[in-house]
Amino acid sequence: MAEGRLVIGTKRYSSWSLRGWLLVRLARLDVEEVVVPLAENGTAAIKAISPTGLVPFLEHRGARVWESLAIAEYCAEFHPALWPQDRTARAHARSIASEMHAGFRGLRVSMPMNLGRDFAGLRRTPEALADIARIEAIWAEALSAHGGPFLFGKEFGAADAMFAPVVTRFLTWKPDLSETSRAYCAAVRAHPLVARWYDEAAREPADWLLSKYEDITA
Ligand SMILES: N[C@@H](CCC(=O)N[C@@H](CS)C(=O)NCC(=O)O)C(=O)O
Repeated sequence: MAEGRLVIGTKRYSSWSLRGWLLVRLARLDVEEVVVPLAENGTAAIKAISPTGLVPFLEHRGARVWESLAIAEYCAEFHPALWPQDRTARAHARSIASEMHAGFRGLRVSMPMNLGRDFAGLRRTPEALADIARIEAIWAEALSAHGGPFLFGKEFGAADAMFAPVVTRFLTWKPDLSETSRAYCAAVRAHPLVARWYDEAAREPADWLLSKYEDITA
C-alpha cells in the first residue's frame, strides 16, 4: 500500500500541480496520485480535500503538505540533491524558486498553461513581457554559473521543477526568447518526467477541457 497521496489537478492546465508532482517523483515518494479535474470556476472536490482549496496537496506518512515550495522542502528531506550541495548555490536556487513561487503574475495571468495548444504570438502584454525578461535573466545567470543543461548543472532539481510550467507556457505561447532560454526549454521538455506528464495530459478525457483555457483567440 502506498505511503500517502498527492492530489493534483488536470495535467493539461495545472501548473502548480506539475511542480508538486515533479518534486514528489524526483524524491521517489511512494504516494498514490489523485487527479481531480479542474472546474471552470473553482473545483468543489479540491475544496473538500485540501486546506487551501488548492492543489498540489500532499499527504505522506502522517505529514500534510500544501504550497509547492513547502512540498519542495519536504521532498528535499528525503532527497537532498533536489537542492545544490554548495551552500551559496543552494541559497541562489532557493531564492529563484521563491521568486517564482511569489511572482510572475503578469506571465501567469496572460499566458496560462495549456499543454495541448499552440497560442504562438498571442497575449504579449507588457506585464508578461516584463516577467519573461526577468525569467530569462534568472535562467541565463544560473545556466552560465553552473554550465547547464539544467539551472544548477547536470541534474534536474527543485529550481527546475519550479520553472518547468514556465517552460510549458513558453512552448505554448512562443514568446521571443534567447538561444540560451530556448536550449533550456528543450532540455526541460526532454526530461523523462516532463515528457511523461505531457503524455499523460494528452490522454485526459475530452470532457475535462475548459473553455477559459481553450477558447482563446487574442
Ligand atoms: N501557491 C499555491 C498555488 C496553488 C494553485 O493556485 N493551484 C491551482 C491549480 S494550478 C488550484 O488549485 N486551483 C483551484 C481550482 O482551479 O479549482 C502553490 O504553490 O501550490
